[in-house]
Amino acid sequence: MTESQSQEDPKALVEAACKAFEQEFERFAGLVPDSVSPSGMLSGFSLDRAESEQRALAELRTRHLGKKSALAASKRMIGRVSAEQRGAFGQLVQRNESEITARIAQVEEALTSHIESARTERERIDVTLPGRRPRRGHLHPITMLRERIEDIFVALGYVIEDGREVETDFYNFDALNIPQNHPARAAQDTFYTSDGFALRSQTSTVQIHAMQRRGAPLRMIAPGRVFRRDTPDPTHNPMFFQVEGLCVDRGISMSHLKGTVAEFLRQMFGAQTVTRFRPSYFPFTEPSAEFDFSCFKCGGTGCRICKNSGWIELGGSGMVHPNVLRAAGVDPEIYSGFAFGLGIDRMAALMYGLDDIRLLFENDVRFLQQFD
Ligand code: 2NL
Repeated sequence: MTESQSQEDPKALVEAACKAFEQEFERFAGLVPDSVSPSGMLSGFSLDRAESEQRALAELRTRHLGKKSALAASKRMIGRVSAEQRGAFGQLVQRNESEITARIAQVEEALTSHIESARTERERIDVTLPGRRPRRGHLHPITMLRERIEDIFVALGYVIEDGREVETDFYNFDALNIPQNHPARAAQDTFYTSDGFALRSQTSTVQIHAMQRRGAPLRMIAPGRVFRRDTPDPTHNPMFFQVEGLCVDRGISMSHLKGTVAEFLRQMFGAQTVTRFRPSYFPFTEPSAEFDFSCFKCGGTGCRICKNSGWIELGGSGMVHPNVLRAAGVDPEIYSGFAFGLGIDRMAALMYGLDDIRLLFENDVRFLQQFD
C-alpha cells in the first residue's frame, strides 16, 4: 500500500503494518519464555545461533521501527488526517508503536540473557581441576649406571674426578707410555682438533692430572665421555662412556686389584658373582690383565647373553707402569698402583639386553622412557 492510497484510509495502513510485523515476528515469538516453556526455545540454542538471531532481530527492528518503516510513515500521517480523526488515529499509531517496541524488547531481553550466560558458560574454568603437569623426565640409563658405579667406589673410599674432553698429546698418549708410533695416535683412530689437540680416547687423562695435582697416595675413579674414530655399528659408537679406576699407595699389588674388581662386580651383579683375570697387554700397565665375570643371567652355565661361555668380558686392568707414575710426578720407587677401565655403555647394553648400543645415543624418548 502506498502513502497516497493510505491517505484515503490511514487506518488500513496501520493495520497492514501490524500484519506485516506479526508475520515477520512469528519466528521470534517462541524465543520468549512463557508458562509452557519457562526457559523458552532458546535453551537449546548455541551461542552462535543466538547471536545470529540477535542480528536478525536488529534488522527486523530497523524494518519495522526505523525511518523507512510503515510505522514512521503512519506517524508522519498523523498531522495530515482530518482534525476529528486525528486523536483516535494518533492513539492507534502510538499503541502500534508501543506494541512492536515491547515485543521486540522481550525477545531482545531473552536473547541477551541467553547469550550472556552462554558466554559465561564457555569461559568458565573449574579452578579445582588438577593442573596439567609437564611430564617428569628421568636420568639417562647411562647416568643411572654411572651413579651406581660411583656409589660403590665412593663406599670403598675412592674420590670421583672429572676433567676436560679436549687434551694435549701429553695427557692422552705420552704420559700413558703410549709409544710415538702407536696406531692409537694416528688420525685414523683419534679425533684431532685443527690446532692439534686430541679428543681424549680414555679417561686416564683425568687420572694423570689428578696424580699431578693430588700426589700419592690416591684412590680415584674417572667416569666420562671418550672419543674414538670408529664407524658406528651395533657395538661401536665414536663417542662412548668409560670409567677408569686408579689406586696408588705404598705396597699396592695385583691382589689389591683383583680384590677390588671382584668386590665391585659382586656389588654390581650379586654376591655369587665370580671374577677371572686373563693375561693381556696395555702400554700403561705391567703386568696387564683383562677381567671377566660369571654371567649374571645364567650364573655360568651358558646362555645367549654370555654366548654360551658362562663368562662376560668387561674391561682391562693392570699394575700402573712405572713410566706412567713417573710422568705424573709419582715416584715408582716408593709407590705402586693398579688401574682398570671399563665401558659404561657396553655394560648398560649387557644389563638391559640391548642389541645395539647406538640406541643409547639416539635420544628417542620412546626408548629412553622404558628406563623410568
Ligand atoms: C679397557 C682397558 C684400561 C687402564 C685402563 C690406566 C690408567 C692410568 C694408568 C694405567 Cl692413569 N692404566 N687405565 C689400565 C688398564 C686398562 O682400560 O678395556 N677399557 C675400556
